[in-house]
Amino acid sequence: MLRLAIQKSGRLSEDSLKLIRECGISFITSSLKLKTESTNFPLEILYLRDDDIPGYVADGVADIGIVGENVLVEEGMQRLAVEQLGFSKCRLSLAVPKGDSYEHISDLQGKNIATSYPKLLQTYLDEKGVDANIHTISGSVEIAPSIGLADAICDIVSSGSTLISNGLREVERVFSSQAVLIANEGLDAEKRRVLDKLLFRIHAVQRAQKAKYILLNAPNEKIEEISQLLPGAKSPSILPLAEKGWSSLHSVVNEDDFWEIIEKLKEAGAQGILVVPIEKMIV
Ligand code: PRT
Ligand code: ZN
Repeated sequence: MLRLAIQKSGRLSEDSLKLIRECGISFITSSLKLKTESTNFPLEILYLRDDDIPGYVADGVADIGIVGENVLVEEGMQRLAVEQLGFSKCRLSLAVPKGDSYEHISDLQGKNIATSYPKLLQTYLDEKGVDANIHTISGSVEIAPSIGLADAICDIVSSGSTLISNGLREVERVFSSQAVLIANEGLDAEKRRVLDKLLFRIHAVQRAQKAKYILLNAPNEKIEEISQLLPGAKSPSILPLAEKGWSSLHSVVNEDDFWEIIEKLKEAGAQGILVVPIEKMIV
């Protein structure tokens, strides 16, 4: 039985649970529960505050966990990282009041900066050779300049709307973050085996998220040209259509290349193009 720690309630919770479910792991959730056991996989889920997750995993109270890289690195626990998970993407940024003149990081020399991430900020300032006073506060960092507590802030940004609504301007990106899977360093062979099984499923889910299944019809004389445009897992599957001289081509395309490929396919004579999501992808 592997013990997984995830955030009880917050920005990581929903996507963490979604990933586990997409791996075909069933469990019953209740907002009152502190832990649940899967009904079809040797996994127990512990619900914790995100800040506690690296420590619990390092101590072996939990075997693995899902946490933001910002928290993991701030707590000095990068060594536990196993795999980036691609969700809860955000950045830790420096911001100053909108009206302040700011041109270069050296403008923060000797200034007061409020943050909940003193270590990440200190590392960044050291790299840049800037000496500033860091004020560690645990919440509502964005209001610090307006109440006279600081000249600048260093906080998590995702859409940027919190900064704008507090009259602040993002000036430097200190750290880029996303959710990461972490694991205790001393897992026994049995737990390691379950983790490998889980990772196999996570990879299948992640691969599928980036890929689309594409089906299209093409005149036979265009098959070669169109096949060149479809990278696919290997090469496209080609099936004859009832209509003479036409075939159906099936393949897999990457989401990032998707629109460009579609346009080229149409230009090459493809018709009836269907693009459908893929649930799992094993290679
Ligand atoms: O209660 P618990 O301690 O478990 O949760 P928490 O309140 O400490 O964390 P939570 O749920 O806010 O965030 C968990 C993790 O989500 C963070 O550690 C980040 O890795 C990630 N994440 C992604 C974010 C954001 N996006 C985010 N936007 N964490 C915080 N924010 C906050 C930010 O602090 C600021 O107040 O959202 C505001 C900015 O958002 P925008 O969209 O206005 O820019
Ligand atoms: Zn927290």
